[in-house]
Amino acid sequence: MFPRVILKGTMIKKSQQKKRTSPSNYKERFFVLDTQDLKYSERRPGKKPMLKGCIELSRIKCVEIVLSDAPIPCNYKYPFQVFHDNYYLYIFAPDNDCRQRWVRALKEGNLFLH
Ligand code: 4IP
Repeated sequence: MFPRVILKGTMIKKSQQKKRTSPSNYKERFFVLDTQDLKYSERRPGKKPMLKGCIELSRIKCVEIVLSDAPIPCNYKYPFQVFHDNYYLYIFAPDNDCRQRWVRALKEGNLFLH
């Protein structure tokens, strides 16, 4: 079946630090949620988007809003987390409405698989 796009938009992600030596950093990425995957790409003016990550919806175990009193070290201040495989992907949305839309759509994500 051909995937159907559910949601897309620019947000910031924290590096998932898959290796012990991975840096901790925050990158702006263009996210696309479709009926099969959550993908994120780097978009630079005048260049073709570069796919940086693709997570199959079936591998997402949990999606939750992150509540924290700690200062948020990037410009987008509304975090949520996507737990997949054995990694936590922290994503920062620009506003609360946007965060709610993504969390809701991702929580429903598994429904598209059936
Ligand atoms: C990278 O840092 C980027 O933040 C990657 O994010 C991230 O991969 C890497 O984490 C991290 O080392 P540098 O660009 O400074 O190398 P992106 O892929 O969005 O560019 P993730 O897995 O978070 O996508 P590791 O742990 O995967 O190496």
